[in-house]
Amino acid sequence: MALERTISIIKPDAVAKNVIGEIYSRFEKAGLKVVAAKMKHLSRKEAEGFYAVHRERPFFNALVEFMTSGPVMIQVLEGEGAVLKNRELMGATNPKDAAPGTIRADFAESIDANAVHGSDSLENAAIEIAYFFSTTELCPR
Ligand code: RTP
Ligand code: MG
Repeated sequence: MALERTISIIKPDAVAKNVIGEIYSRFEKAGLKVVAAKMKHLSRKEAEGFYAVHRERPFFNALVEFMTSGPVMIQVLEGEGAVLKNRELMGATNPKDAAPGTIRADFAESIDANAVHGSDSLENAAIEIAYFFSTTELCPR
């Protein structure tokens, strides 16, 4: 497996629940390193740009509304097979379908307020990292 980087976003519901540390702990136990991080209250423009691929989907407005409802914690994770590893830690989009022990099973309330975002491919990870971080903000070690 190759060393990869991916974006993780702890969404407003999980930030409000005060479980940033609990979620970081899962990354660390899975061998993923945080190499950049920032907390941010996204503007509507930032959220719309980030989720531009979902522009035509019926849930787009609700998604943007939710993602701008409070601060989010954005991090770049690095590790072997980081993209898939993070998706496995997250669990299914709808927490009702998420496997026990996954972040969404443990912390998410609904398909809208589902605790975390994770890049879904290596290609999208690179785009999403560049959306939120400059290269000088990445601290590999
Ligand atoms: P994410 O992008 O946030 O990591 O989640 P995901 O890949 O598991 O799901 P995706 O299909 O990319 O959808 C992005 C977010 O939109 C909301 N959603 N709502 N009501 C619905 O049918 C629906 N489908 C998706 C979810 O909050 C999802 O995380
Ligand atoms: Mg997605």
